[in-house]
Amino acid sequence: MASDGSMISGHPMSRRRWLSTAAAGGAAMLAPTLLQGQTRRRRPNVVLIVADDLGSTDLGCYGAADLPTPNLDQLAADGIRFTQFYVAAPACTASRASLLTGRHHPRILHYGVGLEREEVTLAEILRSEGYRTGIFGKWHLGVGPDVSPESQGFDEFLGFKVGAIDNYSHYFYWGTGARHALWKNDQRHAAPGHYFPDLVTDAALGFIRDNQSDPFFLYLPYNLPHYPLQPDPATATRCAGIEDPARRRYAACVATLDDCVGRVLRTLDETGLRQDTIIIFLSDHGHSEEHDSLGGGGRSTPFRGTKGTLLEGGIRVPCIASWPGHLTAGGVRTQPVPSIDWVPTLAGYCGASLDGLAVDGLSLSGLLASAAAAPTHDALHWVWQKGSAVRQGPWKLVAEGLTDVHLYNLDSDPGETTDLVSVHRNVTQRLIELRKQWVRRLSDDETVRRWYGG
Ligand SMILES: [Ca+2]
Repeated sequence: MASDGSMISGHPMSRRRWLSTAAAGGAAMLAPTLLQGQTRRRRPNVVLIVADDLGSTDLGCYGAADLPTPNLDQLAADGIRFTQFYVAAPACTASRASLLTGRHHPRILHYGVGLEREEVTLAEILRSEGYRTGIFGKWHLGVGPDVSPESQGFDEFLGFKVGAIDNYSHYFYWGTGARHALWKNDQRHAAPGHYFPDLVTDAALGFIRDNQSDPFFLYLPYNLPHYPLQPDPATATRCAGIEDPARRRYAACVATLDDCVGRVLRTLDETGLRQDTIIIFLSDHGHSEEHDSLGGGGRSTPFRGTKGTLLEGGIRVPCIASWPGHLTAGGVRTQPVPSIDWVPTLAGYCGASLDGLAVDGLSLSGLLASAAAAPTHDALHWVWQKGSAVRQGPWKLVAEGLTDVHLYNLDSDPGETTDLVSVHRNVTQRLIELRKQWVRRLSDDETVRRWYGG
C-alpha cells in the first residue's frame, strides 16, 4: 500500500546521520526549558496497540454483535473510529514494518532478515525527542541483533521476535523444531507457565507507572487472536454460548485481547495520564484461515478475503484513535486511510521532526480534526507477492501478475463480487497506469531492487 507517490522522492539520509542530527536538535530543544526552569506543556504519550490477525469487522463497535469487546468499544466511543483503514500488507512483517516507519514495505524489508537496519522507526524518532520507549509483545521484524527492537529504538523489550509462540512454554513451533523464543531486552528470558498476554500486559503497566513524569512511547503488539488459539480460560467461559466451535475459540481470543487492553486503559486512568496519552489501536491485517487457525473463526463480512489476500478482508482493518480533549469522542472517519500515515501524524503531535526522512505517509491531523477533510492520498497502492492493488475513489483494481486484473466499485460493491473490467475499460486503464507509475518510482529504490531480485 502506498500513497499516490507525491512524497516518494529521494532516499533517506543514513540512519546514523539522521539519528545524530536528531539528537543534536532534541538537546537544543530541551536546553532552554531546563535552563529557565519553565514548565512546558507535557508532550503526549503514545500507546500503539496492534492486534494480530483480527478480522476486518471483528469488534463489537464494527458490528460483530457476538464478540464481547467492551473495552475496545468504549475506546471507540471515547475517540475516533475509522471505517476504511488500510494496512500496508496482508501479512505480519510487512504490515508492521510500514506501520513503524511510515514507508512502503518493499523499500524497507530485507527479505528473510527483517526490517532494514538503516530504517528509522517511530521509536527512534520519539526517543530522539526524549521519549522513553518500550515494546511488549510480538516484534516479528527480524531475529538477529542488528534487527532487534533494541537496535531499532526501543529502550525496553519483553516478548518474542518470531511469528508465533506457545503462550505458556514460550516455544516457537514452526520450522524444523521447537525453540525457546522469549526475550527480555537482548537476553533470553525464562518465565515458563506464565500466560504470555498477561506477561506483556503486566510489563506494560509497569512501564506506564515507571514513566509517569516523562513522555513515553509504548508499543503493544499483542499475539491475539493469532494461533495457537489459547485464550485466557476464565475469559473463554464468556464465549461458551457461541455455537460454531471455530468462532467460539476465536471469540475467546478476541475477548482476552479486549481484557488486556482494558487493563492498560484502567492504568492510564488511574495514573491520571489518559488526557496526555494518544492511544491507537489497529489490527495488523485481516483474519487467518490458515491450517493452524483451526478453521478460522474470524470474519470480514461484508467484505471478501482473509489474511494473505489483497481483497478488503485482507487489508481493511479496525482502527481506533483516542486522545481525550483533543480528538472528538464518538467520531467516525470514512475516508480511506493508510497505516503509513500514523508515523507523520504521531511525530507531529509529539513535536518530532521528520526532516531528512523520506516518509511516504502524510499527517492525518486535518482529517482527525474534521470529518469533512479530504483523504490524505489521491490513490493507495499495495503489492504482495505476485499480487497488486490500487484504490482511487470508489475504484479498486486487484491484480494477480500483470494480466489477471479485476476492477471493483467499493461504494456499490464492498464485497468485491462484480468484476467491472469489461464495463469500465477507461477506469481500468487509468488504475493500471497509476500502478505502473508507482512501481516505476519504487524501482528507483535500492531496497526494492533487492526485494524483487533486480
Ligand atoms: Ca498477523
